[in-house]
Amino acid sequence: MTLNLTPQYREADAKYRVAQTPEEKLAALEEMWRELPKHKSSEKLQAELKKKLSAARKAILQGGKKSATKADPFHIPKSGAGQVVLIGTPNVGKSSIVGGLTNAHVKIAEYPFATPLPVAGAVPYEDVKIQLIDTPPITAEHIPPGFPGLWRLTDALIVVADLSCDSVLDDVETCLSHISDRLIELTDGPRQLPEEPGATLKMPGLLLANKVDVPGSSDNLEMLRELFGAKVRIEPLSTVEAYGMAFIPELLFKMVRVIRVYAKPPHKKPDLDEPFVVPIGADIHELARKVYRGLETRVRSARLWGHGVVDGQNVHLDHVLHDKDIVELHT
Ligand SMILES: Nc1nc2c(ncn2[C@@H]2O[C@H](COP(=O)(O)OP(=O)(O)O)[C@@H](O)[C@H]2O)c(=O)[nH]1
Ligand SMILES: [Mg+2]
Repeated sequence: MTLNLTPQYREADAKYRVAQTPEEKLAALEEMWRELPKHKSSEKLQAELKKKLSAARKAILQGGKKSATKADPFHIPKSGAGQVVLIGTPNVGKSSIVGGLTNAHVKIAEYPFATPLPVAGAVPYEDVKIQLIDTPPITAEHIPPGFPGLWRLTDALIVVADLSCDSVLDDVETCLSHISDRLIELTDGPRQLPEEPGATLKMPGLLLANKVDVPGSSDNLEMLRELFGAKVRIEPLSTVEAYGMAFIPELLFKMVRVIRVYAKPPHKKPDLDEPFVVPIGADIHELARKVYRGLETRVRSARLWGHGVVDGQNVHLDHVLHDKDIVELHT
């Protein structure tokens, strides 16, 4: 019997290899543990992982009284369909974005450094939620310790800029250079782990140019586009104008690069309330791993309603799924 490690396991393993702090290591190991198929042929790996997990927990406890009593605030377990992290200099509107789209208790203020710690909110998009994280500001000189660790682990990054600010070009440069200093390259495409040590991690990313409602901001938007448009996708926004925020949930959903698939038990109606969320490009095998957790080899055939098939068509287990497909798994 082969090990059949999931792409999620391999991804967590890759995160573990680049983890820099004990907290990042532990987070990656916990993810590996969750994703590891728990059967006979993986027993050796299970034992190794358990050993590494206990060593990582010990390292955190021994890392001084402070870290033993206080968890790393930047270790934010993912929830929902994916996680997106905001990055920006002070007062650009990060908290206004999270506050406007989620029920999270964020502090919006006209003075800088009003957000001392990250705050996670859930942005509803149709039948899923995307986790959006408000964060403390960064400046050319200062990044909160632990914050860049979150940049590497998350699913997508959004740089927020304030178009009403004279220093907007420098502020964006500050954010982008901190990101590239951490060997992260923002992309319009999929997240891609470094191919070799020292290479860059490709991370879905974009720049939200906020406060377009402020008179005169269009000049700054034009300059931003000229200077950074080739490097990063730029979307104008105003958190104070209703239409501005309406397109963000879909944007976030597209950034985390997942699809929703509905499982249908044979001879029954599909459960259209609770989609299974799998990465773009996932096949029936991958869905089966999500649905049957460790017992996926039981799935022998599948029928599909959805993209590019006749309703109820039999498909191979390596058939690539699409958003909103309905799948009947046969064991
Ligand atoms: N004019 C305008 N002001 C905004 C907009 N978004 C946020 N603000 C204001 O900018 C200030 C800083 O906002 P906040 O969300 O706390 O920024 P943060 O420091 O990046 O979290 C507050 O006074 C907000 O009311 C916007 O789209 N237009
Ligand atoms: Mg804030």
